[in-house]
Amino acid sequence: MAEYNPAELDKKWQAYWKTNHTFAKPEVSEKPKFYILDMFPYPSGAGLHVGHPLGYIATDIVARHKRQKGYNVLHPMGFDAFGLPAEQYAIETGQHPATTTAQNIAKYIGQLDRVGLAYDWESQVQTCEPEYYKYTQQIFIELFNHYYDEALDKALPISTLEAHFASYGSEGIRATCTEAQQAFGASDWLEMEEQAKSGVLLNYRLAFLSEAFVNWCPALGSVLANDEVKDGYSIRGSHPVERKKMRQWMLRITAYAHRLLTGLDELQWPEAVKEMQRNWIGFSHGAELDFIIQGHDLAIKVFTTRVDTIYGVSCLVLAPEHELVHKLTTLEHKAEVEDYIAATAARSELDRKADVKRVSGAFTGSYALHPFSGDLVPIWIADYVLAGYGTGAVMGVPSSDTRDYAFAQHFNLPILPILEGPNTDIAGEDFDPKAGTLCNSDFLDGLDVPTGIEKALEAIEAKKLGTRKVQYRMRDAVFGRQRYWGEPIPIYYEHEIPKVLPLSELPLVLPSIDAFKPTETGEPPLARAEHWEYKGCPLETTTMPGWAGSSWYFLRYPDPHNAFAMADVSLLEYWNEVDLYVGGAEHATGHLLYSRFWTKFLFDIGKISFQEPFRRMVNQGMIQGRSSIAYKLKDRNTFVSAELKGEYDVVPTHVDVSLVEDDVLDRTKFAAWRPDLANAEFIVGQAGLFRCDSQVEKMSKSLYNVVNPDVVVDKYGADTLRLYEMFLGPLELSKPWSMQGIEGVSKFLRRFYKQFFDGHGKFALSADAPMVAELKVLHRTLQKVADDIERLQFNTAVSTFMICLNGLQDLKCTKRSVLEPLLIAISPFAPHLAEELWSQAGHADSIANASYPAVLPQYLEDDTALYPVSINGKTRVKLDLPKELSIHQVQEEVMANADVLRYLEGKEPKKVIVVLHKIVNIVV
Ligand code: ANZ
Repeated sequence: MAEYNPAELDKKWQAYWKTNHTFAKPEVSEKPKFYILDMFPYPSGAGLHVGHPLGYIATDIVARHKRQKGYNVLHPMGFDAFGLPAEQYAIETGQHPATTTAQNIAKYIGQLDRVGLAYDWESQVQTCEPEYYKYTQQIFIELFNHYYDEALDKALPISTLEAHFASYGSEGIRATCTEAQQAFGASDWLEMEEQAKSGVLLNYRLAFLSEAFVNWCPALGSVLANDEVKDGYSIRGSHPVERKKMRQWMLRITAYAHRLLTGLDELQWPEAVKEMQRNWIGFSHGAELDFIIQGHDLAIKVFTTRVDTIYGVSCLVLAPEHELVHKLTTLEHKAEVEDYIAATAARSELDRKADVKRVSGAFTGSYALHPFSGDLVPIWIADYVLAGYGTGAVMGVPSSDTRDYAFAQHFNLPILPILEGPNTDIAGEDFDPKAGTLCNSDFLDGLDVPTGIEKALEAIEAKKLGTRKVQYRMRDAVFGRQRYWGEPIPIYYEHEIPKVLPLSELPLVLPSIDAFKPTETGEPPLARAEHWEYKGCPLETTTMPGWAGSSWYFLRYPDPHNAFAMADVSLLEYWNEVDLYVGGAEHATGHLLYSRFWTKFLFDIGKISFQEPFRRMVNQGMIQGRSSIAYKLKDRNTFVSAELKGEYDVVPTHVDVSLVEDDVLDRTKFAAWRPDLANAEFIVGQAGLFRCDSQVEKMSKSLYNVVNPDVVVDKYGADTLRLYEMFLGPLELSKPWSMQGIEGVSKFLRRFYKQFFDGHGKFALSADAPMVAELKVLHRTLQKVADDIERLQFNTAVSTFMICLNGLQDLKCTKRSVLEPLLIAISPFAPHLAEELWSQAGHADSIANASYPAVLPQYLEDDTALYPVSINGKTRVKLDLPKELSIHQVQEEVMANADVLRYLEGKEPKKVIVVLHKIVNIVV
């Protein structure tokens, strides 16, 4: 094929790869392994837009390149196939989510294939397949059957705990639990009813049932995870979310808080993502301190990270839900306190945390005794104190804590200064909470903050007023959803006692039901299923959340069809951790945290030998859309051209980007696009054209700015799309999509292709030995491209190819010994073109199996300098001269050069200026 015809090449080589299984999952081998992974997509009905393949193209290039470098490469792809959108669609249309999900997956695979991505679909993973979720359920069972031993810092079988209870009771147990257990002896345990025992054990199991406040979204009919809620609304669909106490399946991720935190240090992840996880885990160490309540035989426990500020305490503030509030509230304040509690119940925890401006609270009428001075401290309630963190009570130090300060100012409570020195004034602009020297603080006077904290901690321990305490802000993870399209939780209830199904009963397959919505009595959809029971006992009706299947999918790819285990041990050992993981940063506190948790758990129970799933991670930037905005007159079906918008009262309206070219709207297409607005009138602007404005924002169907990769592939071919996406800019940066520049990339590939043919369209590589100048161009390119791929700098690799081609064209190089190695280097970027030229060059095997050419260092050294020679300000020739030449020698070379002499036309130069290694100027 002499003409570059991308459409044909795409088809031909995609078919070749498929028939020849070129990219079949590799066997274990002696070669070093490289496991590279993309975050697998949720197959949404909208299909892919040009932003999606960005990361996939990048990893495809790395995978193909690493193969050429001698690695055994695993680069699989699959689908995160359970989830809400398919279910919402099912509710609206009655179609089974399995059907629409399968259709969407087929569409995705078609689109991905058209980009020429080297995936082996035989080894794909779909989380909604029973053969897969069988093991998701099995991991849940393992979690249920384990507890966390804090002394050994690992998960142990729950039977170990039961044996301990039977021999010693609760004495000597250090295990993570929901709430501190009342002490019991061995005989108490042995005499306990099964129901009571189950209750005690649930308190320790890593998968457990618990009454907890959850984010309940009535519109979606489900509980949402914290990272699925923003500012009191669901991220998906923007429905209001409220706090509700519900009995839920939960996972005890908090047991792993410490390991999740320290493990971050060794990971090669973007610092920003690590920092987000650190903040989410929210480690703080401080003290729990008791304040005795005046006139009661009770104490309030507060959690503080600043015991050094103890002499600045002017109030205690309890969360309105704190269990002691009712006992403490005096008759006189009862009505006010109860009103306040009712008012805050409606506010979500997120609102309470976010709203720093609104100060509110109520006085209980009671007082506590200051643990050191014995002074009376008033006890208040306020919703800025959260029930679920620390002890749900704080010691208020208005002079050092901004929230306490706002609270004290609002309610006229004393503000006791306890720090002196610069930046210690809380009302000042430069306030630094940890600045200064302690004062008015008795035995702490004169100390700086860290020393003060240590001294105060020693004092409270010595006086038994409290203990040191480590706190994590992270909460246990809700694991049940009142939805249909998720993994059934393998639990049945025997006399209301939750029990796990035997492994032989797995997978517990999703039942068929008549409608995908809750029952009339508000039970989850699974309650509609007939005989949803095991041995006559009811089965659990909630399903697992969206993040269950994605928490371990990377462990399935090494052995995706194993019917006896999640994967064969030796394959897990060989493929091990993912060496490079690429995906969006939005998963920082969701998927990336949960999968680390499951990996650590599976390590603890001996299923795998590594503790972190993803060694190195890179977040690709988003490709933003460039939306088109037309201006519609308020309440009228009339549009006004953008340059006239200031003269009217207009409403900006998104129009589909495909109707707009160079910001000018095609009004005929518009009428067809929006029949409801077909009769619209247009007030046109200059030159009778109707113009739109443009706006860069998220690429989304609802903003009509989606560009489908198929459209680009149709027009330019897959290789151009691949190269162009990489050329847009550094992988990690977000950038707006634009078609400007795609022509340039397309032309480059055309020129590249042509370089292999002679003037008569005949494939023609010369067998001549290469010149040094040609080898220099080649080896510098080989070196730079390999480096760039290693550093994931694909945009500069693409420009290196462009520079290289220019260089070779200047040298009129058509030599096999130069062009073939170059073809290998470019093949990960433009695989269809490369395969074609490779086969025309006479190779029977795929270029994907070629080895990356060795870079010869002697051609990398720059021992010559390229001098542009200008005559009267005009560059006439370029001379490559040895670097060691002196100014004088350079001048001699230049003046002896035939081309230069020709331009001089026999005239004697007035001046010759040589800038060493840079330029020569001749003035005549
Ligand atoms: C006195 C104090 C003085 C505090 C001071 C801070 C500064 P982190 O670092 O996030 O762990 N606190 C404790 N429990 C709380 C709750 N349930 N709701 C809201 N606030 C709570 O923060 C710990 C600090 O947050 C604690 O230390 C406590 O205020 C407050 F100059 O105690 B501190």
